[in-house]
Amino acid sequence: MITLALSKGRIFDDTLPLLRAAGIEVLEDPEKSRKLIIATSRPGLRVVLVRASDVPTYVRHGGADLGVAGLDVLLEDRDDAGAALGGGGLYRPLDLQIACCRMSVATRADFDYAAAVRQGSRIRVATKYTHTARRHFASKGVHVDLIKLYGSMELAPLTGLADAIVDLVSTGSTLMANQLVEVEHILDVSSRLVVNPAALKLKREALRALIDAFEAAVVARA
Ligand code: PRT
Ligand code: MG
Repeated sequence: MITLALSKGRIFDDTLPLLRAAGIEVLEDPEKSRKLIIATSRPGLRVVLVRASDVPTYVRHGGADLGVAGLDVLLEDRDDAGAALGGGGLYRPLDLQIACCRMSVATRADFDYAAAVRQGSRIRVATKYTHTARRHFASKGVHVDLIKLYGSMELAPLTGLADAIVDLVSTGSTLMANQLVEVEHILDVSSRLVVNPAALKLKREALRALIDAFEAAVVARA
């Protein structure tokens, strides 16, 4: 049995067409069913639904053989930190080019970020992505106090909790609705297929076939 870990929402929705291109149908709609383990039309392949940030943990510890996770999540995953280019206990073979967005710094329109950076002021930054933010600001020599949040980052500059946020942006409409402006691009984000290295040895043939099918689907879409 091969177990594929996905999170509900955009990752599930964007992975479906790739599976379909490989001739695989997922047999239940996670928005309608409350099941956490879903069968597929391919015997020997099942999907488990986990929180987006739990995908690396499931795959690393063998709760799933492979999974789909955003680069934002992989870079925050402590055991995988610094492994953006490979290694770190997860085999990361493929950029699926789905759930694409960017990670950016945003502030209130009346906050002069460039001036604060130029003057070397300490900037209070609220974010869920503290590791990535710390690396980014350190590489630019910007002094920051990081405030860890688990959601609704946009609220932080509006309430005076922070001067800036680091968050994901896709259309930009969430920032606009909250009168925030993007002041710095940090990195482009897409979702990656991650694989448990031990599983890759033990179930080589079946996993290789699935990875190759994903790759063919990605190439066909590009
Ligand atoms: O929601 P939950 O707390 O359960 O977990 P999650 O937020 O980690 O999961 P989910 O499903 O929301 O996101 C899964 C993955 O999708 C992320 O890890 C990213 O790699 C990717 N992704 C792509 C995004 C976005 N686009 C995105 N726009 N994740 C989040 N957003 C949010 C962003 O944080 C902001 O609040 O959407 C808002 C901005 O969108 P725009 O279109 O208004 O700019
Ligand atoms: Mg979310």
